Amino acid sequence: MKDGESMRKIVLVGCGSVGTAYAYSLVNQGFVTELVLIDANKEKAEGEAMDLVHGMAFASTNMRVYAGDYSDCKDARIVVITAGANQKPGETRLQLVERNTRIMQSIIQNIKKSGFDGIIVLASNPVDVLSYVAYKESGLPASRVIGSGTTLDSARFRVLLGEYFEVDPHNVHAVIVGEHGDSQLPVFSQASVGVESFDNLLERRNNEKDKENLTKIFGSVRDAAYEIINRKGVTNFGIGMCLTRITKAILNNEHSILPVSCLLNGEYGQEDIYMSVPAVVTREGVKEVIELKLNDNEQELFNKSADILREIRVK
Ligand code: 6V0
Repeated sequence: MKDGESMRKIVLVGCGSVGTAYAYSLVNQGFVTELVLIDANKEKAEGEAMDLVHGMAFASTNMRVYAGDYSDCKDARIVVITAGANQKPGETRLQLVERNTRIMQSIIQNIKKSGFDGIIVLASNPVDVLSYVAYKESGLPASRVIGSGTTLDSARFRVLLGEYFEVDPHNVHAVIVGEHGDSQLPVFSQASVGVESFDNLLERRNNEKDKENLTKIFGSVRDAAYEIINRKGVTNFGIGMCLTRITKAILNNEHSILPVSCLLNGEYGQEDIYMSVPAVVTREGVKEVIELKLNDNEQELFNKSADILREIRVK
């Protein structure tokens, strides 16, 4: 892997609601030295870059932001892809698959032509399917093609659980796994608040409403995108911050455990499929897939989620 300035260079492909939320979050967190914006609409990329640059007087560190083209990927550490057609009201993520597969294939070809040798992070939906497309098309090791997956769903889950138990969401350790979509599932069997397991916590609270309320909380997480899209037309800030989190884990070689979409090779009983599970994220990408001990019901739901993802792959 490269050293020096290029270690902090990011190329963003797709400057719509999600891409610009990510770019804005990067500018405000100040751990990147160079951000290149690419969009099919070049003028939009230029306008977004100009707008962001004007805020640099107030940013914590100086950073180059400019509109570029695919040749800029050559020495980038990470290319983040948020390009694609957006989910329409009532449309499932999976219905977007056909359109976005073609878009992803052409983007990856352009990135490849630049000689890029870094890590690809993508959020375009359906993210698990498109991560697999990007992996196949790029020829990169699977460890270097990462989908944002259920990072967003797990963040929503932790925040809502934190509100429910009245604790800081940073102290809630709980993940959503499987598809970033309708067949996702919560892993209650392995969740904890602080160092206390959920089972212990629920026993101690002895509140007969807890079980029902936790089921409702998961429902709100699973349906959050629909609820937000019905109100504001898109979801962008949450996912922008998730992408920033993943970027930071890579650039800072954090070895952080994040629920990202990655290739399963026998883990969780699944082969040759991208799904979200907790993974250790380092400067090399996904260093290790963490195989949680799911209970029988969770494993069954995980298998169903895998079946759904396999069905919608574009052949
Ligand atoms: P948007 O606001 O329509 O922006 C998409 C951008 O992509 C536009 O600026 C387009 O011009 C650009 N674009 C389209 N085709 C290409 C191409 N071939 N090359 C370069 N640029 C291109 O959409 P939005 O930003 O809201 O969403 C982008 C993607 O993120 C969609 O697929 C969403 O479904 C997905 N999301 C994923 C989330 C997640 O958690 N993984 C969350 C929210 C949205």
